Amino acid sequence: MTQFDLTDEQREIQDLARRFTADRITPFAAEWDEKHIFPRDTIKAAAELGFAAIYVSEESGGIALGRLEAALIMEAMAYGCPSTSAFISIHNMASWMIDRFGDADVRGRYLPTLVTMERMASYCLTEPGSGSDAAALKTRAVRDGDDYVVSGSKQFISGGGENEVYVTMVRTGEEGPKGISCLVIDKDMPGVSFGTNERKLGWHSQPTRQVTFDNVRVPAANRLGAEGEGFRIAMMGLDGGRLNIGACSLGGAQRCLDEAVAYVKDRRQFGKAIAEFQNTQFTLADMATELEAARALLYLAAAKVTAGAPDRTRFAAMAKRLATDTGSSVVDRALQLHGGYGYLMDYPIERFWRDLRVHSILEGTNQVMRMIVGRDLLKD
Ligand code: FAD
Ligand code: 2MC
Repeated sequence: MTQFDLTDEQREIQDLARRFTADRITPFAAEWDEKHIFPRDTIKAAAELGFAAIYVSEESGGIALGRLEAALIMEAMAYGCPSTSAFISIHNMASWMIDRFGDADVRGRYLPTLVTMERMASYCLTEPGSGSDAAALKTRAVRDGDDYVVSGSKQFISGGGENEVYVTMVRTGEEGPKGISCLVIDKDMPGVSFGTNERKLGWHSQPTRQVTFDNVRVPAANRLGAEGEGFRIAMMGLDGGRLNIGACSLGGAQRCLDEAVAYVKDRRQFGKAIAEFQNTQFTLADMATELEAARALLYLAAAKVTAGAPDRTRFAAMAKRLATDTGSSVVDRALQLHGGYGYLMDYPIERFWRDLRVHSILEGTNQVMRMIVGRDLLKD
């Protein structure tokens, strides 16, 4: 928590992720976006570097790094494609939940293939009637012998239909957060079905579908933690997920800032490079300053989540809110500096503008982030 610079090991991880991005993501991301291609092979190649199980324990096959290292990897990959980086983040969050809260049996059955991304994992909390008010979820799991019988629908599930494993929050008891449990559900369990792939503004390199459970028999052995612990498990997963989404905004915004710096030196109007206008210089200066400030808070929050600091949830919420709002604002200004060309698909800016927009909405809207911070400030 006291660290003000990256260690040599953290720089090595960052360099590795940057090289992977330059080779395997950046050259192809525009085509994935335009043609809605889900780059399964590239994602599996990321797993070969350990990026599918960044904070999963070594015992379970992960690389057991901290949340700052995860943020560095997500930020680096988002420089090429925020959507693909965020997809890998969600897989990491779900895999960590299995490692952290699953018993030896469930860890042994799932993690060996999740760490290699032979199987990929989704996180299922949101329902048609409960988004921000996640504790109001209605998907029901009724105990029957050694199984639960699960019925209900999950909305907006990233990787839905494509992924093999669904870490799902279900109601096993009373109304509210204390009646929620967490189950690992397989795509091929009878009664699991999927809606059509949602047509979205951005995040085109990954599918989003409704997932429906119709009397799905799930072994009770697939429960993570005790009955009633599911909401806390879901929220602890999101403490890390929110950092990663913030990091995806930082990486995308850094790319657009770099593109803007290059563009303004090249583009000429009124007989000079537009970089020579003071407005351009002041705009770039603000973009860089705000991005660096958001990055500093995010790295601090990541260190707090790794350390299990008492104020980690508040810091993760503050960092997610600031990084995603700042990221979108930086990309918007980069687009403005490109003039009309920024609006064209010939340049990458508009893709980042679309991809980053959803980061202020998912993994908890930025209003919910303010609610978490405000409540924490006022709790005593
Ligand atoms: P609502 O909760 O209906 O909110 C609507 C508006 O009201 C928002 O502006 C919100 O901030 C505001 N609001 C609500 N309550 C309050 C309040 N108390 N005070 C002030 N303002 C409030 N979910 C998953 O579980 N798994 C996934 O993989 C997943 N992937 C997603 C992928 C995409 C592309 C998208 C768009 C969403 C995804 N989500 C996923 C769902 C996402 O987490 C929700 O959309 C989000 O939490 C908001 O819920 P909602 O859409 O129901 O909006
Ligand atoms: N870590 C550990 N425990 C936590 C926690 C955290 N981060 N957050 C809450 N809890 C505990 C909390 O301590 C409480 O337990 P107890 O009563 O024993 O003290 C319990 O959980 C209930 O918490 P709250 O009383 O705060 O619950 P409430 O219903 O008021 O709302 C809120 C909490 C609004 C913060 C939560 O519903 C929320 O985060 N909503 C947004 C939903 C969301 O983020 N969805 C993202 C879906 S995933 C996604 O979008 C993807 C792309 C993958």
